[in-house]
Amino acid sequence: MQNGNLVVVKKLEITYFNSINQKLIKMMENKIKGMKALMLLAAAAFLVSCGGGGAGGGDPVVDREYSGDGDDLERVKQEMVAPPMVPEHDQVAKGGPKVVEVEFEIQEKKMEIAPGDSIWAMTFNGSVPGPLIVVHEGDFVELTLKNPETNSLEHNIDFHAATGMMGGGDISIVSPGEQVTFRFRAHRAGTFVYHCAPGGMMTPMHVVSGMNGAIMVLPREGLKDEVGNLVEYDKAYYVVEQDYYLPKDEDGKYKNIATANESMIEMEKSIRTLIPSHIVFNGRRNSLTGKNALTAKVGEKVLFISAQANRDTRMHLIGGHADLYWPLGKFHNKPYVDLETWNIPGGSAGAALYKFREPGDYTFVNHNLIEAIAFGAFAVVKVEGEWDDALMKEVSKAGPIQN
Ligand SMILES: [Cu+2]
Repeated sequence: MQNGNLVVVKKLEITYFNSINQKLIKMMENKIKGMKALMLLAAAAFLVSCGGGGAGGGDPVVDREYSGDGDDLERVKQEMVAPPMVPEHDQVAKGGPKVVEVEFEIQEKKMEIAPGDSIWAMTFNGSVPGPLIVVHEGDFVELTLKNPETNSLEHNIDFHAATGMMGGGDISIVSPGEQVTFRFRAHRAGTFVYHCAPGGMMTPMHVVSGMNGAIMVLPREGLKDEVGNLVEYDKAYYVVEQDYYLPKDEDGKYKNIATANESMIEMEKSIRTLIPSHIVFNGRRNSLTGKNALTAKVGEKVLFISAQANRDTRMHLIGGHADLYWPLGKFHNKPYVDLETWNIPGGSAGAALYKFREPGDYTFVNHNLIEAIAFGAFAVVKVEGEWDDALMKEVSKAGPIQN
C-alpha cells in the first residue's frame, strides 16, 4: 500500500508539476506574445509619429541634404503688412519652391508705448514687432534691408529660421545710408523669431527697443492636425509680446530721451535690472483692445502666431483653449491638443489653432497675470455668433441665497 501510495503521490506530483510547468510555459509564451505585440505596437506608434511628424517626407532631420542656391527659381514679391495682420499667402503651396522677395526698412523713431510713456524705438518697417513673413518649407527668403541715412545706428538681422552666418547677421550689417540683400533657404518648417543683432550690448538693447519679429515657414502640404489630416485656418493673427526697460530719472519718472544714441547709453543700465517697465502685446499697451481688438466668428478656426524674442511667456485665451499647439511652433512636431496655456520660450515663436465655439470677448493674455494686467501683456478677441448651451448654460442668475 505504502509503495502504491508513494507511486500514486509521485504520479500526482509529476502530473501536478507538469501542469504547473505547462501553465508556466503557457504564461511565458503569452508573455512573449504580449511583448511581441507591445513591440509591434511601439514600432507602429513610432512609424505613425514619424509619418505625422517626420520632416521632409520621412527623411531623418539629420540626413537632409540640399542643392541649388535659388538662382534659377521663380521669384515672387511678398507685400509686408503691419501686425496683427499676416501677409496674403496660400496654406498649401502651389508649385515648387520659390524665391520670396521681402523688403524691410529700418526706422528709428520715438514711440508711445503706454499713455505718457515713450521709448526711442528701433523697428523693422515702423512696427513693433516687425512684420510677419510667410513662406513654405523649401522656399528661399531674399531680404533687402535698408537703413536710411536719417537713422543714427548700425543694424542687421538674425533669422532663427536660417542656417549659417549668424542667421544672416554677419552679412546684413548696414550703416545709415546703406542697404544689403541676402538670401536663405527656409528649410525648416515652423514659426521662428528674427531680430537685430549688431553685437555686444547693442544686441539686447536693439531687441528690447522693438527690433524683432517672426517668420512662419509652412509645410508645403499645409498644417496637419493630431491625426495627420490637413487643417486649414480661416484667419491668422500675429501677436508678439515685447518687454521694455524704460530708464528712470532720480524722481523715479521715465526719462524723456531725445535721441537713439542717448537711449542706448541710458538703457544699458536699465536692462541690467532684468525688470521690465512694460510688458505689452504688439508694441504698446492696449494695442489690441477696444476698436483694435481682434475679431472672429463662432465656427472660425483662428491661427495665433505668437513670439517673444527675449523673455519666456505663456499664452492663454481666457474662456477658450488651443485645439492644436505645435510644440515650440515647429510644424513637423505632432501638435498637442486641448491646451489651456502654451509656452513661448524667450527667443522663439509659437503657433496655436483654435476654433471659436461661443460668442463673447475673450482676453488673450500672458498667464503670468501680473505681467498681463499690471504690465500690459493682453489683447482682446471679439467673437460674434450664436450662443451654444451645449457647452455652457446660465442656469440661474446671481440672487439671494435660497434655503
Ligand atoms: Cu538694430
